[in-house]
Amino acid sequence: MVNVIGLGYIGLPTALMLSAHNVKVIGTDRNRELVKTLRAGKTTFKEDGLEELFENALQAGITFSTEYQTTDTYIVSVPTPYDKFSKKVNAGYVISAIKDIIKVAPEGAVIVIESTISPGTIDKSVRPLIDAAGRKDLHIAHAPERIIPGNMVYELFHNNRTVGADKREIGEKIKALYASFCQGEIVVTDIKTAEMTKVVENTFRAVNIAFANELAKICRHDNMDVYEIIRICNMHPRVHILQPGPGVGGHCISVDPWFLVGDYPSIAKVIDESMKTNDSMPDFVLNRIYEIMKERGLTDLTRVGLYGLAYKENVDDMRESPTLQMLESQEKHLAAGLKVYDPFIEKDVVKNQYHDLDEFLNSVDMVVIMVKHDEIREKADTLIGKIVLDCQNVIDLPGVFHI
Ligand code: SAJ
Repeated sequence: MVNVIGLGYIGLPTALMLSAHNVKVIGTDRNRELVKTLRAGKTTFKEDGLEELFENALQAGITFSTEYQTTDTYIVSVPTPYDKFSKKVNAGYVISAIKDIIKVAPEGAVIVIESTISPGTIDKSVRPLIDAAGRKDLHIAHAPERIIPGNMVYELFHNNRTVGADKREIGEKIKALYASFCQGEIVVTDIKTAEMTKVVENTFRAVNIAFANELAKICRHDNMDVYEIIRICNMHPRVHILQPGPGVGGHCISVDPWFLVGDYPSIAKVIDESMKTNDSMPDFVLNRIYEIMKERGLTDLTRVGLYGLAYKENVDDMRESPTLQMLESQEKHLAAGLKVYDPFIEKDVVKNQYHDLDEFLNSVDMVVIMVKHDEIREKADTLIGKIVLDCQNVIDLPGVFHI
């Protein structure tokens, strides 16, 4: 039986997937409300195919609890934020999960950590706990998740995976567990390599997005069309530039690369600058809004609306969202008043938030496309007559402004 610890964006789909593939699973989370919701048969976030997977898992007998279970395998998928000041990983939730597992784990159990951690975290923070408890019989493995919000269920099935373990046979055992549902290749390696690969994958993407964002700033400076330039460059067989945007959100690409900056501050220079470039984008867009307002004779910021609160298209996840970053910055500059709308965010989370597209559009003269949800791509015509700042290059209307 597998006890999945932490039933958030990664833990829940992983638990459901294992259960739907005939692995006996108990999902544990210390959040009572969350467990109550899951026990009532309701999912806690939206993802393509998640509801159906939940149905299958329920039929296969998955159960949810706030208690840690006594079993032979644990999968830990709790959050690993970073300390904003030191930039180092905050492994507090992982450490507390390991402490609780140690109390109930039988001899020889395997603890698999899926949470993203910086290279060396298991050696520095996890192993000492196990040793201090006199539990050298317990095995540790690291199987970092790789699924992308918006396409999680598909990617759980198809992505290649990495499993790091001290002993080959433990690595193979965990590989077999994931192979119950995963059709991708599963590589077995050592723990530190597995830790590093995960952080490096997200850092690769962060640095490449930063390059696109820097190009956007250069092009804005001299009034060049960054999208046309990227399109032409990408016709070269060895050039694959990503797209600039209003910032980088999510709990991965905007966070993990900082672990390397925090641990190797005098070496990780390109990464440090890239992260700063990405973090500067919401302010860059805010300045662009002011610039366009001036150009078009608009003086009232309350007549400007931000389309999108989620951190990217077609998800309801707002973690580190560029729109939230921008609203924070705008409040700092005492310029509050921007209106906001996102079809995926049903709750009221910010001031001046709308829940109906027409009402939102009727209340503004200028719309800033922060997120390229399908809704606005399909309803681009509703923007006719508005001043539009399209930060995602998806609105094909005359006179649209870009970053
Ligand atoms: N973004 C751009 N320009 C681009 C691509 C993305 O500005 O060309 C922005 C997005 O709008 C978003 C942010 O970057 O704000 C991140 O979005 P994303 O779709 O690139 O990635 P995430 O954060 O949703 O998921 C990433 C994935 N990692 C990689 O692609 C290397 C996913 O596979 C990981 O599982 C996930 O991080 C994670 O949990 O680590």
